[in-house]
Amino acid sequence: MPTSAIPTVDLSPFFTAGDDESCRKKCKDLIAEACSDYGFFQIVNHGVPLDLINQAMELSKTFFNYNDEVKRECSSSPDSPLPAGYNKQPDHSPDKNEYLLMFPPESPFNVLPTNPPDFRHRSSKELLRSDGENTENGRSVSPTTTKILEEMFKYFVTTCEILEAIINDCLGLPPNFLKEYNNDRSWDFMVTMRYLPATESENNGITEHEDGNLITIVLQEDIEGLEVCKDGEWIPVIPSKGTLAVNLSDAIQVLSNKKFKSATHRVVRPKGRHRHSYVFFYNLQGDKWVEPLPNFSSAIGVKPKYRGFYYKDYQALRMRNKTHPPSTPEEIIRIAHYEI
Ligand SMILES: O=C(O)CCC(=O)C(=O)O
Ligand SMILES: [Fe+2]
Repeated sequence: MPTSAIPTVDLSPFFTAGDDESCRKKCKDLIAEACSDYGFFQIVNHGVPLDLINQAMELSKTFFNYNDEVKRECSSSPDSPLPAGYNKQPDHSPDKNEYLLMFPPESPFNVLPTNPPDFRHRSSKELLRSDGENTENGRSVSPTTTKILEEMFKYFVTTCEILEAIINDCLGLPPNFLKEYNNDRSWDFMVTMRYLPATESENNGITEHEDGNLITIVLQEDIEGLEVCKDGEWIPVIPSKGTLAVNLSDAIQVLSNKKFKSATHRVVRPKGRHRHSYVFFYNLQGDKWVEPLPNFSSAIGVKPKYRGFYYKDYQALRMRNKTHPPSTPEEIIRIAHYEI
């Protein structure tokens, strides 16, 4: 079994009450090192139930196997801030994938699939949170597609809140600083993706990039493909059951004045089969001002490495990369655009 150089961190000490401070400290040290070396790590015992993960992956496979007509039934409304629902990369795009995007469960922009209406996983026993909603008149019912996606979303938010608190401590910021700064959860979004199999001549699933948000969680199917760049070398993030990959994104790199890295990553498509993933973007609200915090610049006599910007302006530039792709990769707007 191949192993990845990317560290894996057990988050269980953050879920157990009690005096586990030394275990928590060990985790934080590992995460701090991974964040400055790679901007990337993997997590186990992260709170997202394995049964739900299996359900969600099975659901993604079932959904993407429908024909285009069925998938396009959940297409976005034009006023949506991002194309919610089902979308496919245009044929001329170098990225060869299709995806289903959702905002928080209560968002009016969501267009979630109604197919399959009842979802039954082959090995399903007891599903989802035991909140009683899975029974009707004492009879157990299959969870709906919507319910599975919404549950995944909620669990991802909780895991990101924990990661945010850990990263806050790793950076030595005042308690709850990031939580208070990033206090609007309405801009988070989740995509489930399907990559087409590689062809003889071409295997790009997603071109190398950094994410713009704060923290991203990736649930990979049991199929390799995700890679992180470190010192010019591409390192595979080997999938393993129940493990989630975490990458830090541009907003953290700017706030920390490059103490923590926004990981450059890509997806290489495997031959002979589709690859599925879930990607959760823990995001900032557009009006947030993003600039190196004094803790990493003025207060310690270090020059800021970036000029400040409104997050929505950066998002608009990144969106333009997609709607009006520049002719050369060098012209793609990345966070370096704000570098001083
Ligand atoms: O599908 C994956 O494994 C990662 C996708 C990704 O990097 C992204 O959507 O930003
Ligand atoms: Fe990404």
